[in-house]
Amino acid sequence: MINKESPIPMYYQIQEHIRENIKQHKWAKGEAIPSERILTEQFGVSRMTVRQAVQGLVDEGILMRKRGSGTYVSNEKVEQPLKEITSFTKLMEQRGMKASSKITVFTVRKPNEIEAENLKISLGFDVYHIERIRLGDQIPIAIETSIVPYYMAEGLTEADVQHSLYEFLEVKKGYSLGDGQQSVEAIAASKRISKLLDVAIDSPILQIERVATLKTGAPFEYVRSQYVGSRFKFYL
Ligand code: 16G
Repeated sequence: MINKESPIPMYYQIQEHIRENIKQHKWAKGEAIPSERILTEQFGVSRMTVRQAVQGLVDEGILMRKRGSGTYVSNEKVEQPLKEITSFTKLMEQRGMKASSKITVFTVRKPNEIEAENLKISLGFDVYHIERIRLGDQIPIAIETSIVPYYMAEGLTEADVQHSLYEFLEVKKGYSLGDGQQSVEAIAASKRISKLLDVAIDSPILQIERVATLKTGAPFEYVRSQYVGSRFKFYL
C-alpha cells in the first residue's frame, strides 16, 4: 500500500490514503478512525510516521481529536456570515448543533482607551468583561472576549451569558441589534489558545475584532475572538 521506494514521503502517502477513504465514504464524517496502533500495522510504517500523517490532517481540519476518545473524521466547517451579526447560539442551532459555553472571565471594570473609543463611552463608565469558550456539540470552536457597556446590559448575570448574550440584550433589554464592523486576521495558536481550544500549538486561528451596533447606531459590544481555523469559516 505504501511505496517505501517512492520519493513521495511516507506520511504524505498515508494522508492520501486517508483522504481517499473519506472521499469514498469508507470512513464516514463524524466517526472514529482506526487507532494509531492499527494504522501502524496496516501501513507497515513507524508510529511516528502515522502520527505525523494524522497530525497534518488534524491541522487541516480533515480529522479532529476528541480528548480521551480518539480521532474522528470532521464534520463540515461551521459557516458564519460576516455582514450580519448572528449570535453564536443561533448559528449553532441553525446547523442542528448544540451550543454551550465555558465562562473563563465575568467581571465589571473600567474600559481601557481602545475599548472606550470603540464603544463610544468615556473612560469613567463601567463595562462588562466576558470571556467565554464557545463550543458546538462539545467541541471548542472559539474564545470570545466581549466588552459591553454596563449601562446597556445592567443586570446581566453569568447564567445569562452561559446561554446567550444576544438573547439577553434582545429579549430582556428589548434592543434591536443592527450590524457589525470587523477585521479578520490569521494567527498561530499560542500556548494558552491551544490549551483552551484543544488544538496543537501554532495551528491556524482566525482572529476577529468587531464592534457591533444597535439599529440606532450605538455600539453595544466590542469583541475580540479567536476561532479554530479548521472548524470555522467566515463568508462575505
Ligand atoms: C457571535 C458574535 C459575538 C457575540 C456572540 C453572542 C461574531 C463574529 N461574533 O459569536 O460577538 O458575542 O455571537 O452569542 O459574530 P450568544 O448570543 O450565543 O451569547
